[in-house]
Amino acid sequence: MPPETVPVRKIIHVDMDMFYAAVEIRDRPELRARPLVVGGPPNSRSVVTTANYEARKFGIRSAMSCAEAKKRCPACIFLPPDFEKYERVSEQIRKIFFEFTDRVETASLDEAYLDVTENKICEASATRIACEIKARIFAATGLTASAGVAPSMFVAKIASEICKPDGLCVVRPERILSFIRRLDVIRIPGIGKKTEAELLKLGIRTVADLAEKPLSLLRERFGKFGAYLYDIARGIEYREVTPVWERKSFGVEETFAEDITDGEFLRRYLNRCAVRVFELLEDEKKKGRTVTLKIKYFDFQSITRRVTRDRFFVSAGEVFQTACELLARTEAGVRPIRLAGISMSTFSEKKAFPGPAQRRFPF
Ligand code: TTP
Ligand code: MG
Repeated sequence: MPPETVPVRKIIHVDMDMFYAAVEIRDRPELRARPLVVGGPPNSRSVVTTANYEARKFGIRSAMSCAEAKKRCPACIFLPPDFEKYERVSEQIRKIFFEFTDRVETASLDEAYLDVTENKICEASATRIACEIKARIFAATGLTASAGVAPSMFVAKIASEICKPDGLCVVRPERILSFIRRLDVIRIPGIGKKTEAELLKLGIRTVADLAEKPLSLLRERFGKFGAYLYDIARGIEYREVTPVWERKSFGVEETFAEDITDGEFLRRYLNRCAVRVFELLEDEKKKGRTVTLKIKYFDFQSITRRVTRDRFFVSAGEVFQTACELLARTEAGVRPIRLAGISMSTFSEKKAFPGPAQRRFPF
């Protein structure tokens, strides 16, 4: 498609501010000015799920051990998480999203992408819709959200992050490149500390640095992910908002009655999951190339390990085998596990990656 005919999408990314902590503070306003962590007690091995901004001033972050958080801020208050309450709020905000469009992709309890290119209120301005969403969320829940408006999902997400809390950041198509250029690469979804360090070795700190590197180098170092980075540095993203009914994955998971360290028990359990997930896929007449193992440790820290193959998984046995290989890359058997599960995704054939000649800048 010639660039001028590629439709420019209007994407909104909404993310609640310090979600779990904000819900707790709403219900106990006397805690508002105090540094606060939602997580287990500091003398346990549990981790911080989130911290309010007061606590963040002390360098306390999600996934840090509560013991470390206590060390950094002895006056910090620790509250246990109340997941049912957060789920209720999450449902309230989801309902609001659907007042505007059915093209809603939920990314987590407190975060969603909306494609409002066409919308139920026939409003041409995505910015006005984002304002209205924030206002309705506040009216319904008493909580603030931040929103990013952009023509692509990754830019909308970055935009919502940088204007927190209670912010609204709009990136127009013609501003995308100047907006992303100055960002550190760690801002790009999919880049974690490890990739950041790898990129730094190549002299890449910002997106502008990334944009200077040839596709061949990035592909050689990072494979398919390198090609993604090459595109992202040019403001190009192929991802589209995918509503839940176009399911991207099928999975089964279970919280155990008690935390598990027995490896043999886990393998037998994963075997049952593999059989079940394979059945689910067969029912939908789908075939998957990705197997994801999800583990939640006793302290609620969740991790995933995944593998994507070039060809489809053709039996539950293959899925099980892969899940066991992934299990070996976790702390199973050492750290007690409260939940485990398997999901399958990537239902398309492997595509030959389009070369630069076929890619086009979409704006
Ligand atoms: P986030 O949206 O990443 O964080 P947040 O809403 O607390 O803060 P921010 O204002 O920066 O968006 O995550 C949403 C909720 O998910 C968070 O409140 C708690 C939970 N969570 C965890 O349980 N563990 C984690 O490691 C993270 C990052 C979040
Ligand atoms: Mg949030």
